[in-house]
Amino acid sequence: MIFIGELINSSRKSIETAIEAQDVQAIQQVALIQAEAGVDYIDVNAGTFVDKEQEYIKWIVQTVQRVTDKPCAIDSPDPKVIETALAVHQGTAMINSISLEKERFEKLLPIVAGTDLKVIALCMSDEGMPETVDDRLKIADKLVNGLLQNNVKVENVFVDPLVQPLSVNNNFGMEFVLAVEQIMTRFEGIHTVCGLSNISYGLPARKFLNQTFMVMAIARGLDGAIVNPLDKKMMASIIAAEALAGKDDFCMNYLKAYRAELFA
Ligand code: THG
Repeated sequence: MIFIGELINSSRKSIETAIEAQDVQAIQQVALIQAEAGVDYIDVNAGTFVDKEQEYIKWIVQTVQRVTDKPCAIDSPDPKVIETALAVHQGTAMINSISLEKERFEKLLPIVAGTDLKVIALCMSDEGMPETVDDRLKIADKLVNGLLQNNVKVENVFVDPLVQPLSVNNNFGMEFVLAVEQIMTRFEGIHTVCGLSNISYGLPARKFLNQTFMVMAIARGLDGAIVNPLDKKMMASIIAAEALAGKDDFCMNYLKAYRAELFA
């Protein structure tokens, strides 16, 4: 599993406060605990600051990279914000995300073309949000082919089929996980990734739904996750599901997690 730590996001009150106060230590602490929890990427998102998103994302990237060599996943719908962050980022960043929305696609494609940047391809277009497996596959095909034709390696592409709330339509869980399966089959070597919180929007016991949904997606081939790496139950579910999905040779990660008392 490729883990992307979600905690540096200005939609979280403590992070919003830390960013506004330019509190270096507070941001670095959240970066470090996620790095120590074993994430592969640290998501950075200052999306709640409309006018200052560019200035703040640059400061966050620099602040995070002073304490860890984990790369950032630069999380913004605005190509200018992504460009600003990439200009200061050391090493190979992840772009979160490109989509089929015209402006976003046209501005970000030349930025990733021919590079070794990792890129999340979010299944969204100017026609709005996909609902069915087929909607997702149509967008994924165009996005992935566009990236491959511009010399982005398939293994650097992470398709996010877009999680939609189960409370809105009772098929949205399966439409997502079946899209994961199709995408992983169609493009050999590609990755899939998702955030989880949307699935449980509007329902109680959200953490329980999020965990169960993650397990179902892993069973269909999901190999990337934007998660809270400090959430022990979520991490335990992921590690158990990956072992059960045949992704953990000799159950080494499972046994290691057991010894570290993740299942206690
Ligand atoms: N896909 C992609 N990028 C994304 C998302 C996605 N980026 C943003 C979001 N969705 C994923 N990131 C977050 C960050 C914080 C929270 C949810 C999703 C959040 N956390 C709660 C909190 O801190 O209060 C709960 C954390 C917990 O205890 O688990 O709100 O879908 N490509």
